[in-house]
Amino acid sequence: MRSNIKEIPLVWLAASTCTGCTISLLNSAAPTIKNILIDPIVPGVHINLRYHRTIMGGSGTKAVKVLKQTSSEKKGRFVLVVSGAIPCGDTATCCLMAEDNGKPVTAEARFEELAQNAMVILAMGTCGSFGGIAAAAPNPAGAQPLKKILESKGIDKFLINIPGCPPHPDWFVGTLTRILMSGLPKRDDLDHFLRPKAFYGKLIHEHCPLHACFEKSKFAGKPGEEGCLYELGCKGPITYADCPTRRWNSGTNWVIGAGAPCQGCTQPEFPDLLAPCYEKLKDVDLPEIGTSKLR
Ligand code: FSX
Repeated sequence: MRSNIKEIPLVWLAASTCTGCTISLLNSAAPTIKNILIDPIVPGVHINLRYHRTIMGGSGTKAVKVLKQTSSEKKGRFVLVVSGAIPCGDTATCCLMAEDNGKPVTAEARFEELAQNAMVILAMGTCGSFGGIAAAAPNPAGAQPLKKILESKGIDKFLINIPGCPPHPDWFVGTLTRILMSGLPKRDDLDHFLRPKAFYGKLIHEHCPLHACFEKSKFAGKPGEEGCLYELGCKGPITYADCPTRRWNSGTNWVIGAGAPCQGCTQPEFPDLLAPCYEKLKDVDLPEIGTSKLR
């Protein structure tokens, strides 16, 4: 790395996760994942990805050594990303993250060790942010979101939630570049659920192309029929994300554009309180649409 380029170390822990969050990031279009890993993604700043079990070339004790070195030698200067919720307490051994001196280390212990030393923590995905699918009822692994674990252990660290199951790659890259360019966000840049307002500031419903159908009470009665998908279980009226304007797969399309109802995957209520997928929301008071009655 050229000496005039500043390097920001980043470690990524994957706990109870389907790895969808990582796959989504690998699909980043601009910058591409190659740009993110190799180039300065903002002028003069390069991300030094030191640990990510799916992407890194290293493995075994050498990889864990780098992880631990990052925590001790880069204290207060590295970004910690966690995808997935974390099994805690009696069930913590459901999710192990390598060994220290021949002894298995739980994801809970590894997270605690790294969280204390990190500059900032990014919860990538709804599982890490709110529990999500990993903590869905009956949650046999006792999985918990990062915020709850930090609070229970008394760790006061700047946490940013980037929910979505999976999150759009831009939501992660945009949040990270914002930190690299101008430091940690102000508290007011995040909403009540610690989501960056830049990406989660508006309801899906507000920019939905089927909004006019909703206003005219023109509802589709079955998939493929013309009309708003509200009766078919669309969670857009209570879901905050910019999917309608950003769209997915390099701006190609998005869920409602493909004729399917939004499942509310960026919300803390997902999935338990928003299921079943294709049933109309029960708790939304239509005249007050825009406020989640489930909170
Ligand atoms: Fe959860 Fe992410 Fe959904 Fe999967 O890391 S937010 S199940 S897309 O992979 O954790």
